[in-house]
Amino acid sequence: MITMADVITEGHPTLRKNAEEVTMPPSQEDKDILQKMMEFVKNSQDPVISEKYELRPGIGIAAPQINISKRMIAIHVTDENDRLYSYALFNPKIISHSVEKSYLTSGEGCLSVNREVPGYVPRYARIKVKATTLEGEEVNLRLRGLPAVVFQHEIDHLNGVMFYDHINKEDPHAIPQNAIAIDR
Ligand code: K2U
Ligand code: NI
Repeated sequence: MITMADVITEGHPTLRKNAEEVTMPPSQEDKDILQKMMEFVKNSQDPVISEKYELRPGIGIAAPQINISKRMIAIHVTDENDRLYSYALFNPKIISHSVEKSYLTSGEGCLSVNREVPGYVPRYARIKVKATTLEGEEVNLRLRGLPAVVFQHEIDHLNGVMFYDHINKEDPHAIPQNAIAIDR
């Protein structure tokens, strides 16, 4: 199983690389990796398992964070209506997005960043994502709210982008123009 020992932290060059597309259909090795990533995210939300293995709670992870520079993400998060978004995806791509922005009023964190980085992270409020699931089927997702934030955070990791790259350097808590505040 994946533990925090497998998660690389800022400064590691892999976090700044553009991850490679995964060849379709996915190999058994790639399917195993993606399946373990989803298992990690679920484990990190389980009070007993996360305590036993000292896992930081997470709602998503991207393959580069375990030093695998491939376009794979796993997300397990519920939105404000308690709808579960649980997706293990190959080659996710944002195919369209709103002009309107959103941001978490709590700011963001990252499993690969062992420090607080205060400030608002402007994200697109609504996105459409195309990807291939673990089972090999193509999905088109329309996302908003916290799920949209998580997907953007994880897809950023595939492009070598860290959440704090988006924070306003002059005024980290400047309210992003034309943006919806998301309390989580
Ligand atoms: O990619 C990662 O490092 C996983 C992040 C994803 C994330 C952070 C902030 C905002 C959206 C997504 C971890 O899940 S950080 C821990 C966390 C847990 C619950 C809610 C928000 C962040
Ligand atoms: Ni992160």
